[in-house]
Amino acid sequence: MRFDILTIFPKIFDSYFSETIIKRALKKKLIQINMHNIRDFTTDKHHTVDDRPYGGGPGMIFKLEPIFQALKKINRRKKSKIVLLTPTGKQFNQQMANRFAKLDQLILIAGRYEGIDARVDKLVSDKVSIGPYVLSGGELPAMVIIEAVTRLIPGVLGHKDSAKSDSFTLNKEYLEYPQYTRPAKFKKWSAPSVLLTGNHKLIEAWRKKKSNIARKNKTEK
Ligand code: 6GU
Repeated sequence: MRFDILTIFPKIFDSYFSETIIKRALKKKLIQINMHNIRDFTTDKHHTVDDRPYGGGPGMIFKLEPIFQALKKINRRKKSKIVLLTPTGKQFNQQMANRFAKLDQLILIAGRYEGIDARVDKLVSDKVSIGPYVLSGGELPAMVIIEAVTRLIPGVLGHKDSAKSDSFTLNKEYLEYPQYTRPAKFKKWSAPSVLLTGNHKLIEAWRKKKSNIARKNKTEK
């Protein structure tokens, strides 16, 4: 999988990509990430990426041309999508992550909240939001999507972890039961004694019961 990110703040991504699963996936060459600074595709002396809105009003609007030029430079793979990150897009979820994980390439455009020239619609295949709230830009959403997609790519996670993501996909108990580790007693709080019995049948039954309770609480909210 290759990710291409269009942003005016490429440095935001540095520390995130140099740790944990993204770092490992890059090292194993299971993913590739190419950064494209939209500002590099401006042609004027001041490298202007935005301008005032036609018709007046507050805020500045991302210009179309630098985005167009940046997209033009990107080598396209066969199964590829161009996604605009915007709070008005379709809400990202696990199913969307699963679909994206099957692509060869995901091109993510991190817009700014104030807006982007609406003709960007002609350039993108999807518009995606990561939830019903407003962020100032698409940089964090790009990281969220890259993480959710990368962990689904075969070989990125260890065996145990990948089983977990499968069970989310299949809508089974996804770690909805509470987990405990040593010590068995901390201050006055004990881990459930059933988990210390070594009786796998009993433990499984207990976890199932707890998962059902967790699921019920979630849907009742
Ligand atoms: Cl993708 N962008 C912005 N600016 N805000 C958001 C978002 C995206 N998703 C949720 N809020």
